Amino acid sequence: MTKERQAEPLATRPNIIYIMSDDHAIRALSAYNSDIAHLAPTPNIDRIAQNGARFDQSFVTNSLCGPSRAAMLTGKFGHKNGFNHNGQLFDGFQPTWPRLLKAHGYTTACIGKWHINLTPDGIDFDHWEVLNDQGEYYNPDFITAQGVKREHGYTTELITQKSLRWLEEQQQSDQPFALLLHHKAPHRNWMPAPQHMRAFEHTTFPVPDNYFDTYEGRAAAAMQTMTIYRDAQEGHDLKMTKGVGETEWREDIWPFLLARLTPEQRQAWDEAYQDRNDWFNANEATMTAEEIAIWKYQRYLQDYLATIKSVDESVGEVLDYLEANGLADNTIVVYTSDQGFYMGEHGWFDKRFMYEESFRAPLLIQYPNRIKPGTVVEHLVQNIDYAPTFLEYAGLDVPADIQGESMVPLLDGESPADWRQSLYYHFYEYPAMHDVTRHYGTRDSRYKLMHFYYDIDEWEFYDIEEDPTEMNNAINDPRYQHEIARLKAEIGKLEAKYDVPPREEWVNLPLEYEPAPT
Ligand code: SGN
Ligand code: CA
Repeated sequence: MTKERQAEPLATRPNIIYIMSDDHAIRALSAYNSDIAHLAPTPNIDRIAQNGARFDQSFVTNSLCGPSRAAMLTGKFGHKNGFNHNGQLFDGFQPTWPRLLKAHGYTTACIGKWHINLTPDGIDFDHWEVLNDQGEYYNPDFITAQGVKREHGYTTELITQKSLRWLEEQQQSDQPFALLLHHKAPHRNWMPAPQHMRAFEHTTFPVPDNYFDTYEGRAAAAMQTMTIYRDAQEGHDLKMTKGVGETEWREDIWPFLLARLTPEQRQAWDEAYQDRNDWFNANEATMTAEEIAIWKYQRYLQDYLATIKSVDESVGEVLDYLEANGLADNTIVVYTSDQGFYMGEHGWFDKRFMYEESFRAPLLIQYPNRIKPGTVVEHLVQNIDYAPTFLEYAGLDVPADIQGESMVPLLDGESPADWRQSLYYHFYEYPAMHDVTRHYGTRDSRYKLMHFYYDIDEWEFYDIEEDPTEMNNAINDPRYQHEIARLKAEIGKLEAKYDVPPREEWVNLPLEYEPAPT
């Protein structure tokens, strides 16, 4: 790390606002110009890409909430930071980038979803108000230094208000600050704010070509239980009611969520869905299975994208605040998600798989003092790279055991010759909800090789350029045997580079907790 920057006075060090939503797919962020960008734009989040950089090849290490957060905080893979699946307890003795910043003069805060089962304790953060576990969309409980308190309102908006209030307090101080602003949205079960419940009620979204995928040649894909038209709960997920004129959800596996709404909120909710649900209930008997499956896809996207409208407004409010208070130029603002998500591709919701939609995550970064507006980065980056990037920008040394690479040269528009050419991925949470079996693999700029293990033993190989939706497992295709052998060797190199424990140590390892019933 550069010595001059370490000597920089505190007051000139950049502030950092790290905004992370939960399960925001690239397809649902208009800066990435997807097929639905014009139907459900995110103009405020897009401002970050316009003001700074958009990463087009940004990936996670393990497409699940807790593991992503642990990788982001530590700059290390799960096998090093000890957090491989939701339900584990994050080891709070290890350093995190907020802790290092706090120890070097930054004021730090975390507001919103936390989900690593360790209550913040003042070592990493000066201030925290975090959701309990997954959190709720309405009237959520926040864990604070003073205990747990339930608040009235819509969670995305409450998180935004708390963040703006905390930013306002920082105006009194000349210390730089780092704020981790973590939204619950657009996580399942996709409950929109009152003003957005009907936002997309008349919008018909394009249905992915592989919505009715039959998973030939992909045994693990065939085993999953995250198919919209088969596994999404008709009540809890799709808000479908019992009959014409009724308001009671069909299945409500987690009734405590709806029960949190006040009578006023509940009335607004029922009114917003009544016409659409009545129409469906009146017509269901004459609809084909395929028509019902497509109706469910539309309902899912309408709600998912409606929750993102509130996230987009939140980002707009934060950016407006920075601009209005002269803070924009020297503040790094990041927008990302803990992983990608399926929006009907392969028929799915949820994430977990190393296929593109959940492996890739959005990543936008602005820092007007340093990053050129409209920068597009094509290099392969991963969420372990965030910690070293923030440490370098803050003028601190990057601890030698951090496994990620600082993205600062990429953000400066450079193309380092020794930048990584391949990524390592490992998903461990199985047996568990959604039945995505354990797998690991590698991806380079064009090819992907995965090995699904535990109770199956299946390899998959994709040429992402030729087969971007990963429908043809080319593992036995003679044309690719050379690439497959090369990528198998690459996995070995990555295991050595990242010090992955020997296979015997993890291959049959039981999860240390009982997965919640689906
Ligand atoms: C909840 C969801 C699951 C989801 C996990 C993990 N069910 O259990 O669908 O896969 O979280 O998500 S829910 O109906 O209770 O929302 S993660 O983002 O936290 O990893
Ligand atoms: Ca998530």
